[in-house]
Amino acid sequence: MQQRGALRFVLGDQLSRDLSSLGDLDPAADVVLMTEVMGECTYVRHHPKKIVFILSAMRHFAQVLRDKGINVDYRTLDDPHNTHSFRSELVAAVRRHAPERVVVTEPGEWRIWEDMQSWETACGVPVELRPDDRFIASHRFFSTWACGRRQLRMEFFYREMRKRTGLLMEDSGEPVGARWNFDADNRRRLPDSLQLPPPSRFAADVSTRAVIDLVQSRFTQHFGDVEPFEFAVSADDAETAFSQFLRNALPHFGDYQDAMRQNAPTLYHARIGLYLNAGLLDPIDVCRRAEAEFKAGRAPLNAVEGFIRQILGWREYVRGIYWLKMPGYAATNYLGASRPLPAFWWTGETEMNCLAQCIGQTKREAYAHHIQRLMVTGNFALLAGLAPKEVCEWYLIVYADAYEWVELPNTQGMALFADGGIMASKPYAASGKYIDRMSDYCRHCQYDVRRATGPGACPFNFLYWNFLAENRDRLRSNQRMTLILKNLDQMPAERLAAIREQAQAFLNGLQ
Ligand code: DLZ
Ligand code: SF4
Repeated sequence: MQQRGALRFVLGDQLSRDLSSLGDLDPAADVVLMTEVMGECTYVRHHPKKIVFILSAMRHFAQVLRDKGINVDYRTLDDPHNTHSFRSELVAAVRRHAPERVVVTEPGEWRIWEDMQSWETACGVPVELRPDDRFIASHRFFSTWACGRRQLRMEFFYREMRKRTGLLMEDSGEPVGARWNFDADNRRRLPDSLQLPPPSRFAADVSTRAVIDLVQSRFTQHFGDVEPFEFAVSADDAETAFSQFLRNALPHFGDYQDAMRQNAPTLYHARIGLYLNAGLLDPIDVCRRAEAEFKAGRAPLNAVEGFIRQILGWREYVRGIYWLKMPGYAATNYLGASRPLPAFWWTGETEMNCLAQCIGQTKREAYAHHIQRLMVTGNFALLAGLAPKEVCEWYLIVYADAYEWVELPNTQGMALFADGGIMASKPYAASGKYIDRMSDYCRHCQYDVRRATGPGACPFNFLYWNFLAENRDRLRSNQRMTLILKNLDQMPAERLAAIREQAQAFLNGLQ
């Protein structure tokens, strides 16, 4: 009698050939289960482009496995027998295949991890949960690093990761270039004359077209445009996108990492977050290959260090914070913010040009780069006191790369300061001046970025001062706020009163 094998359950963001749950796969006895489930597409109303990306990438990955002779049990969204939840699909598959055990790699999100705790009882066979070793730092590495520290700053974690991996390190143990961080060299304003490299684009194949049609017919109420759909959906195409970035954009990535330009969504960014987070690219591999560009003299240090910091530093750090602090982290609201999300966050229809540009681009592309997210939408949400829960859900919905492990710390911690300073040393609050320095948005805006009160004053300006005044007592003990609060204290009382009155009227008018 044939020996019963393992059922290996692969989730939609686990599309890596060397996934831990596939490690010891026996093609003669094992079955891989993959399933498109309505519950995952609708527990928040994901951007349709994001749904197309994930479902199409799942279908392509299933085909890669089949081509290797692996038996894949794949359930599509429109299969009439689909029960539309991970657990019930797994239970049904266990009945079909009668495996001796189930093997799964730990999920990226807390809600799925919690659900997994009941899978063994539900299916009646052992369920083996394996670590997700696609991340460079294990849970244990992060919690050991975090243990006993008063502050969990990314910069110090990043240095440990540099030492551990040897990336951009001299044999002496010193960082290459004698500095750990070239952040200060990442903030140049983009000259108008600079020709930007074209973003990588991939034509939809027959399989992706079928998913586009499916998504178009099923998710009509979700925010965002399905077409044009130009993301890579296979590891090979994601690799092409990354190679193009290395060649065309990395050399300038460092200088213009924080710049924004109207109608230029990608600039010199790689836009590989969605590929990394779904498993189509490997984080340590992309870091090593960026380092190789520096070593070969094809890209400068500030670019390569800036890129590696995002992947080896930020990405690993936010994942560490998420698993260290969940589930309580999702409910933090240090500043007591409670204003509902204004309707224009779902349309982009606002006279504030920076927001109109960033939200409009998000609607079209399911993408915005980190400064658009942090310093335009995130900054506005912070200054206007928008409720963290609603803001977090928005970010999780609208970006093709967003899963809760990466979205939540970036939003709660970095953008909204809702965690009270676990991640950021101070709120990332900025007036219109910052946006004007880093973009061309203000030039095309009907508000005047130089004004903080009166007709035509830029809302980011009066909201900024209003935010500081409102949170003065909470922020006073923070040493990094001392200088900023001193400026506030020195403002003439009538001017501050006028600013606050205008801010209040503006906020009351938000709906
Ligand atoms: C995000 C997502 C969506 C939209 N759809 C599916 C799906 O149909 N099937 C699937 O296996 N995974 C999907 N995902 C990704 C999961 O939500 C993801 O695995 C969890 O969020 C854990 O990170
Ligand atoms: Fe945004 Fe103010 Fe600049 Fe307009 S003037 S684009 S609202 S920062």
